[in-house]
Amino acid sequence: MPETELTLGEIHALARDCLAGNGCDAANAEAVAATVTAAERDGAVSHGLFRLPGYVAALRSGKVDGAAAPVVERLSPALLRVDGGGGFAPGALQAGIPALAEAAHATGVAALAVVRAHHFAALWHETEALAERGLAALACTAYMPAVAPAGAREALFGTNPISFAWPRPGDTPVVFDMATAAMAMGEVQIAARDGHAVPPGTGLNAAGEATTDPAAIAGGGVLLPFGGYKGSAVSLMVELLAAALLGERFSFEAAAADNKDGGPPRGGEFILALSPNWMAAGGPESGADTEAEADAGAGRDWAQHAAGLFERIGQLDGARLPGARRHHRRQDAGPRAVNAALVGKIRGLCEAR
Ligand code: NDP
Ligand code: PYC
Repeated sequence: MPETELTLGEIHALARDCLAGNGCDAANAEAVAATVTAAERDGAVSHGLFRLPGYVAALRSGKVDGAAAPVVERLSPALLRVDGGGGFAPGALQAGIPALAEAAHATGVAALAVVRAHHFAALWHETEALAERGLAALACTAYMPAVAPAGAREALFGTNPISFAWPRPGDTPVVFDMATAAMAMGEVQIAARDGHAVPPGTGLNAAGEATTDPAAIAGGGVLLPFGGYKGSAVSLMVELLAAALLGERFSFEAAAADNKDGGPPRGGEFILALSPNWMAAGGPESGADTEAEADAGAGRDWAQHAAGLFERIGQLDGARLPGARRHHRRQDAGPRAVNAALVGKIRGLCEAR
């Protein structure tokens, strides 16, 4: 596939100007462009510029408010809600994550309910932002039906990603971020665009037969959950945490309410932040004063403890830490190769309005 080289600055400007030219105010255009640029920087291309046409479609159809001003509410000392105001999720997350971190540092554990937001990005942005503030974090969101629950041949669950990040003081966090489908739909669509087969077990065609043809999965077929009934159970959990728990929409409800413009539907995101300083060490300042406290974990240097596990994993032939590929890619400040047809399409979307 022909590719065009763009610097990270050019990627950011392309995304920001395209969003601003299609109805985003400066704050929302910056927030989404930062997310898109970080994805390209890290080689997470299915959630970088690839998403721009969908973001623009949602602005043009009026489904998403490009000038949304998210509002953070404190429901209890440890429970926050950010009302995204019908805007894109990055704006809501920019407002909610600092407040969530503050609450988790104060209480040891805190949760954030993101509601009335449209999520079209990778989730490591939010879990890494919390880990960089010294917190362990878990995030998940639902989408629209694309995945058949284990045993079925019909889509009901979204690709329902879940991300977890663990803080490493002075180093990048250890973080995983994965669809609970065998593969994210964005990856399947890119495989179809680029003419690559997907691994067996990824999905079924429209006739309900197993296939490795990504176009057959994305165009009328279904994805399968990762790991059979186990991934299906995790995907069910994501539906419950991101929708029922928050008073937001299940994937099938989001699809029923969506205008099918190709952009992200309205939905919720559940984010949990946990303080190792409180849990392993007994409080932000405390150490272990007695042997019993030490046995219970108080005063333990949690960062050193976890580092020992990461070191053991690194010593195993063939194993690596999740997130390491992206963080390695991040060190390269040079230009990124982007699909040339995509760049042309995005430039057209900037100009066509
Ligand atoms: P991948 O299967 O590519 O990767 C999942 C995770 O596994 C990553 O953290 C990755 O780390 C890690 N990993 C991959 N290979 C290894 C290995 N050999 N050893 C250790 N760890 C490994 O991701 P998906 O295709 O499932 O998802 C892609 C993206 O799609 C995610 O960012 C997700 O948030 C996003 N998404 C968003 C949705 C939304 O509604 N907003 C819906 C669905 C997906 P590394 O990155 O370092 O390779
Ligand atoms: O890749 O499955 C996906 C996806 C859905 C919404 C955003 N990304």
